[in-house]
Amino acid sequence: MTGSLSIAARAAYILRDNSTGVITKAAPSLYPHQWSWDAAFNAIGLATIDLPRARLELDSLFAGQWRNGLLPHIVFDPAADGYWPGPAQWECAAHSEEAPAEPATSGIIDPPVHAIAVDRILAIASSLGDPEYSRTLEWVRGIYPRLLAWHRFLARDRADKQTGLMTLFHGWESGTDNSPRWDGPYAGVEVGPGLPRYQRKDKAHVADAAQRPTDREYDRYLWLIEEAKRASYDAGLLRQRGSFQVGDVLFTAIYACASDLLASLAVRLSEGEDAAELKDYAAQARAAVFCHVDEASGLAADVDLRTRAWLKTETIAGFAPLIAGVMPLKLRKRQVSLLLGERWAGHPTFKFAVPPSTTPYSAAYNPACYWRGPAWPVFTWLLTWALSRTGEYAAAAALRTASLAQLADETFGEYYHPVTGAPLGSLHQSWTAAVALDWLLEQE
Ligand code: 9WN
Repeated sequence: MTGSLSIAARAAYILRDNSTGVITKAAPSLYPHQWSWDAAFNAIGLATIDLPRARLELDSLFAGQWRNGLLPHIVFDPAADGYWPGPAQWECAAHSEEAPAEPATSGIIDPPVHAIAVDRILAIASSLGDPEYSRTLEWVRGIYPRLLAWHRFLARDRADKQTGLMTLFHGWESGTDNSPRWDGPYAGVEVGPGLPRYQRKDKAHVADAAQRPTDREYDRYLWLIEEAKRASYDAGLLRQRGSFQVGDVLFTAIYACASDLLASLAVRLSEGEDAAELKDYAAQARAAVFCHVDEASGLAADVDLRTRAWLKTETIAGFAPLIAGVMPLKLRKRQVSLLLGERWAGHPTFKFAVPPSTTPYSAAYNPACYWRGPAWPVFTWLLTWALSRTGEYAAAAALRTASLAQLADETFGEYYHPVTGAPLGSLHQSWTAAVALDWLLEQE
């Protein structure tokens, strides 16, 4: 088998092996449930090999949606064990009338990449023609109101009135859990006396526990769950009492481009009024991202909403403007050259020219630890997707080629050491396999 064919075949096997038939586990042992943004990326990969299964992935995820539109970051598989904190720690239905009794879910959110997945699924179906296209369009009609409810929930409950940025009450909501972008806000989180005793399970699933967040970080992660429970998972109450409140530029940028895509779907489904509302959400979110670009570094900065301080640590989230879409040409060119330059993908010590999660120029850089330095293929995919969308084809192709070269070892790591190129965290991570499949389709 040639290289690309072999990677594609292996990636397809991994998605099949990680499937329960209804959901795709984010990873075989470390993450045996369905994560929200993972499910969207997994659906994008599944669409290249099995459209009905791709549609089912999103249907299963949305089965966990709350009455107020909140799409939880985890939908738990009742048959799976081995991940902690599980349903017994979240107790969502006991604390909020908005949460479904079944399936059990977490009570926080993930970045809203779902409309990107629906758009990709529809594009693939359209390239295949009927009957797949008609079937998929019918499915889009069914899932569209749920997506709309999700975007309305974010606009209503999470858009910060002053900055326009989306508010997060837990670092996990950013998907970049222990990124140094959150070190400042976490330093202000006082773990209260009511923190239940706990035993972590994640460290047993990786080769070296140093690749995972520290126990001190976990205390804070758990404490924030306690806070959310005590506030009945209500955003209004968390705004008054939450000890972690940040405006996330990356989440906001994803919301902007996903709202644009959803607006286009609304037009296609003849829901004109919704389209105007969604375009408005997109424009406001995009403006908020562009307003938070730090002139000195050229990167977007998150905001600690409790102190109103800009958080200027140089992490990959600083490229949020590229993801937000339509942007001033000068800013786009500056961000593209920064991304490919030696502060990021082009760093001379790197084995593959892909961007790390934190630049080696930052004091917080740790090349072996989770979101503090390693390269995450799924994030590189998000960037290549965004670059292609804004016409930066050469940059997108360069990152795709380098990332596929990294994935040629066929371990499909969750993240990779930028210097040695070794896979880290979980192996056979579903979203890594999924993005490889999409990249290979693009390459055809
Ligand atoms: C907490 C599943 C998830 C990803 C996140 C990644 C990691 C969970 C964890 O795994 O987070 O949600 O237990 O570490 O940071 O982005 O969605 O792959």
